[in-house]
Amino acid sequence: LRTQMQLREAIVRQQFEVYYQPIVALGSCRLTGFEALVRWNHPKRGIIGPVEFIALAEETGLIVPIGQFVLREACSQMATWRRRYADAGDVSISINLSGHQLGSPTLVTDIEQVLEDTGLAASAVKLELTESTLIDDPTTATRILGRLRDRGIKLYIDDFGTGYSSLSYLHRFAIDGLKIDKSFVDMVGRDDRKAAIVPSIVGLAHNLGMGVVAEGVETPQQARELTLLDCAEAQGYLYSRPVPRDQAAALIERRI
Ligand code: G
Ligand code: G
Ligand code: MN
Ligand code: NA
Repeated sequence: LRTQMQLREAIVRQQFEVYYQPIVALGSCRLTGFEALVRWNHPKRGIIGPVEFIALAEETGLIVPIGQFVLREACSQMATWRRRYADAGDVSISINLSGHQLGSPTLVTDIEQVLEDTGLAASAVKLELTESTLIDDPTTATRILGRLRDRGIKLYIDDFGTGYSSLSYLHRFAIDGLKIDKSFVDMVGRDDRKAAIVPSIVGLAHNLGMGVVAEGVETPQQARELTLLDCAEAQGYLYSRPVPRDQAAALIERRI
């Protein structure tokens, strides 16, 4: 399974779905947004996670139509939620962007079109890019991301600290926030040098006026330590796994 043909067929048959994982404010635990995470709803195999097809989608460039679907679906959903729930006016949607998408000549107009069609405010959208995506073609990235940011879209670095981190690009790409990779979050509260990494990233974000989200938070102890470190937001199984649309809507309704 998972050949290029099957992936193409899945696109044609519209078998992709968007799941939503809550992001919360540490301290209050109030919902601040969702990360959109794609799933393949296979007629025989059921829900297939991205680890099983994202690499192939990247290799074949099929991540472009898949990513375009995720963008439209997630923005449309968030626009609906913002209209339906009076309390959801400040809930944001985070969307992963691959290098291929960044290289697509129609990315900016695609996003503009989606915002226009759905009526979603640009300020509701956070795009997540990895360090490697940014440094792959920095000239193109600077131009494209500059145009997106001019429209009010926010840019976050995903898996921060795991790639070829260069502090200069935080400034160059006018980054709005960092998502601290789970591998570092797992070190919080440890009794050795590794424990110093997360406070350093949080401090960096603060000093540069950026947002900061801890990823993969699984225990109340981690949440407590991160709150003490003044990390603004968190995401992880402690709060919720990525969930289908209706369960996400229930979370907004209760405004966890
Ligand atoms: O739950 P999780 O298994 O959802 O996702 C695994 C990885 O797949 C994530 O780290 C993320 O980088 C990637 N991923 C999930 N959804 C998307 C998407 O819509 N676009 C891209 N480019 N990557 C995604
Ligand atoms: O885009 P990114 O690579 O950050 O995608 C987030 C990935 O991390 C998704 O695969 C998501 O399912 C996963 N994830 C989110 N929270 C947790 C968590 O608390 N523990 C673990 N093990 N994985 C998580
Ligand atoms: Mn992500
Ligand atoms: Na991540």
